[in-house]
Parts: sequence; structure tokens; C-alpha cells
Amino acid sequence: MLSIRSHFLNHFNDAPAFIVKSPGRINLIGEHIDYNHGFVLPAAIDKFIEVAIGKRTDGTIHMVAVDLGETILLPMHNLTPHATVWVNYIIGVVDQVLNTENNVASIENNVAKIKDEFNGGFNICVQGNIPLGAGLSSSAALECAVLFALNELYSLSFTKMQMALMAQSAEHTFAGVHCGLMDMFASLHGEKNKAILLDCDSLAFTYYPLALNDYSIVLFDTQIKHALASSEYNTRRLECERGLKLIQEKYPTVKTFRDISIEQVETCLASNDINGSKVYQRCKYVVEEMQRVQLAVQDLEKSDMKAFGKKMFETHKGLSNLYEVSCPELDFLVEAVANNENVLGARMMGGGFGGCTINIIKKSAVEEITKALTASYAQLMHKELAVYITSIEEGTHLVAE
Ligand code: GAF
Repeated sequence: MLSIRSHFLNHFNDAPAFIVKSPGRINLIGEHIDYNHGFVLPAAIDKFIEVAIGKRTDGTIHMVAVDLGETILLPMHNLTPHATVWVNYIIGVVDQVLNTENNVASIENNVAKIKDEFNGGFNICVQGNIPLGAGLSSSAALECAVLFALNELYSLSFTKMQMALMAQSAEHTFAGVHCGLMDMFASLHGEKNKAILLDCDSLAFTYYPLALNDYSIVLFDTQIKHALASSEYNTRRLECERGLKLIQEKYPTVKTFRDISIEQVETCLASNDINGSKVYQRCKYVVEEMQRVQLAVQDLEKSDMKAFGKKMFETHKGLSNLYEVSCPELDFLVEAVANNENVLGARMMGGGFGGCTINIIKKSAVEEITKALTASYAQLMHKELAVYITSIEEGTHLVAE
């Protein structure tokens, strides 16, 4: 594979000013919890997006997606969502830098000068090895890589957390997915061999060393992405908001899901026939998952990965039966390893409706399990399984030339 530097040189006849690498993420537990103000436990992985960037002076953004063989040029201003999906992850964050008043106000240096230079536009080449649509946050990795690169190129002085929040807004406005903060946060803040417990309410976070010893994190990729993934994602978010509102009507001191007990969910939503049982099911899952994450963190602190793994299976059940974001292929992959003594835990990961399962598997058994699962997945689901044995790596960073 030609380096991103060489691609940039070939396309622009000039060396890039910066090269930035931004990883995809896994999430150990706490799924569909970030936008509900709970705790999540993600980590950055050894799959990444790389961008090479350099300034222009003619007010144009010249974008090259190396892997797709596509090139798009757009003027820097009046940016609106584009028909080419990957372009939105670039121009979405440019729009954040240009138009969000708070962001501009937080640039401590000479705002006018920076804005002037920034208006000149830039050249950018993108390539990566995060499988698209696998639920490993390739889009967040791209947004974070671009923001980080712009931050360096124009000395914008954004913190990693500010960049994560801007990338999240870009995803809302340019990609139309009302996602939480987890993916962007994890891509930017990852550290080698550490999971990060993020409080999605206060945005405080703590690093946890992941001592897996004889175990590996293995991702089984269904290689499926159902078309309804983004619309159903937004629907889940709305269902949770509806449930929260109904609970707040009876318990006005409740601010977020963090303040809600299972009993309150039962009292307010179990027999609510305005919304059928869906709102009840979604909220029950959210409150149960929030409690599960708290207990799972205690397991992690005691290095009790067996107990931790059990909770991953419980999360899967909740996501499949109550939250209804799984699919037959994901359920198949989790059930197939559920009684295997060499698998501590398994569950679907990320938004759902396809993508990967995350598994904690004894190293000595990975090959045998992978072989058996690949064969049964092909036979019963008529699909090819992709397998990624994953390591935990550092977050978004500059690549030395
Ligand atoms: C997707 C979203 F982008 C995240 O914010 C998160 O909600 C996740 O699905 C589910 O936990 O990756």
C-alpha cells in the first residue's frame, strides 16, 4: 500500500504539512447509553483512518478518497450536506470550525488572522483500513482525523473534548445521525492497552488498564449493514426521550436516565398504551444497562473478567429483545459462542442492525473457534465472516514524517 504521504505528493505535487492517524473503536459495555447520559467503556483499536493535509489559498477544499479512487472539490463556504457520503465527514467538521460561534470564540489566538487563512481552503488525502459499515466508527475516525489536522494546520487550540463535541455535531448536521459522543471521544482520547470509562453526563473520564492476559478481543463481522440502521438509531433516541418525558411528568425531579429506577420505569411506562410497549422496553433496557455498566466496572477493578463477560451476554439479550437493534446474523454469532467455556463474553457492538460482535476469547482457542464459526456462518447464514483480532491502541495523533 502506497503511503498517504506519497498519495498526497502524487495528487498535489507538494508535501503535506501534517499527517494524522485516527483510530476506530470498540466498546466493552454500555451500548446505546451515551445519548442517554450514562457511562460507556470504549477503547481505540488498531484500525485507523489516515489523512494528509496542506493549505491552499484559493478558497477551495480539494478532497481525495484514495481507497475509493474519488476526488471532490468544493468551495469553503456555504457548505451543505453533500450527495457523496464520505465528503460530509470532512465538510461537516469544516462547517463546525467556520460557523459555530462558541468554537470560534474558543480560538485563543488571533481569530481574524486564523479565519482569514482558514478561508483559503486546504488539500486533503484520506485512506484507511477500518471496514466501512462494520460498526467500528470509521466515520467518527475520519471526522476526528480531519479536525485534528485542521487544529494543527491553523493552530486552532481546540481541546480533544471540544473536537469530539464538534465532530458529534457534524455527524448530526451533515450525516443526519443523532449519535452520542462515544465514538468521537474514543477515537480522540484512546490510550494503548486502556479502556476509557466516560461519564456521558459530566464528560469526566477515567482510564482502565485492560489486563486480558490469556484472552484476546476478537471481532466477528457479519459483513451486513441494514439500510434502516440510521433511521432506527434516530427512532431509538426519540423513544428514549419520550419515555424520559413520561417519567418526568410523574417524577419532576428526574433530570436524565441516571436518576431513574427500574420501579419508576415499571410504574410509568409498563402499561402505557399511548406508545404501546416499545417505549417501556427501550427505557427498561437503558436503566438495566446503566446498572450493568456500574457492576461491570467493579468486575474490571477486581480483574474478574469472567463476571465481566457474563454481563456482556446480558447486554446482548437486552439489545436484542428489548432495544431491538440486533439482527439474525448478530444473534447467531453470539448464540454460537454462548456456551463455549473459552469465551468469557460476547455481544453485538455499536449501533446494531449488522456490524460486529465483540468477543473475549481465550487466546489458545481463537483459531479453533474462528474456524468453526466461519464454517457455520457460511452454511447457515450464507455469508462470509470477517474476523479481526484486535489490539487497543492510542487515539488520534500526528504521524512523524
Ligand atoms: C453508534 C453511535 F454513533 C454512538 O454514539 C453510540 O450510541 C453507539 O452507536 C451505540 O452505543 O456507534
